[in-house]
Amino acid sequence: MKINSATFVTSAVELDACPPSSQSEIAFIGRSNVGKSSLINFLTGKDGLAKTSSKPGHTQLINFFDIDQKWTMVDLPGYGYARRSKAQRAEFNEFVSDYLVNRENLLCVFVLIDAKIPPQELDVAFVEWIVQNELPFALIFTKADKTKPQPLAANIAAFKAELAKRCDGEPAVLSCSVKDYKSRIGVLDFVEQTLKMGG
Ligand SMILES: Nc1nc2c(ncn2[C@@H]2O[C@H](COP(=O)(O)OP(=O)(O)OP(=O)(O)O)[C@@H](O)[C@H]2O)c(=O)[nH]1
Ligand SMILES: [Mg+2]
Repeated sequence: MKINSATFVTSAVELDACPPSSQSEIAFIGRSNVGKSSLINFLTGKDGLAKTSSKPGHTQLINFFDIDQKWTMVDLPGYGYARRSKAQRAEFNEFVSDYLVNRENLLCVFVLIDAKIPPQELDVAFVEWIVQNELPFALIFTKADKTKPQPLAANIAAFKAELAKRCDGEPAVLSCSVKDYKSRIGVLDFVEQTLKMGG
């Protein structure tokens, strides 16, 4: 699949403020700093479309990007950002879970996971929540350039094993690195199939 145009639509702080849309949406979520905004820029080929930062907690709103006037990418704020206050974290949980559970045109949730670390409780618990809510999702292991194929495969297998202890089903799993141009293809092919099936 080729992306020809990608443009910022709007930001929202809550579900009610999300733009009305008949287009299918694919949302990017994951721990703070895992590379959600970078992946959006990488897939669209537009540096700076989604704001990235080396400091965690950068994306604080739900950001919508129109892709070829056919579908929408949604950049969600990261979870697990320790420096947020308890109240801010509760607010985050409420508005992101409200979006994920109630957004009618949400076609798939990409849950991003850092490829170089073994399974983290926060990520496994989040994916478990996604499964419990019957949301269609795929796991994308990010920053694959920071690890070698063997530990990457081991981390993916360990994550799947941890998840299998808690939920049924085999998740779709992808990996990528913004430093490896070819790794876009796997993700974009998956998007194409997903749009074909559900859009
Ligand atoms: N080496 C490497 N670095 C990456 C990759 N993807 C993202 N990064 C870096 O990771 C940092 C965080 O990236 P972001 O895209 O801002 O992460 P985010 O998940 O949107 O973060 P929040 O908005 O704070 O939740 C930045 O310094 C990126 O340059 C990757 O594939 N490889
Ligand atoms: Mg971000």
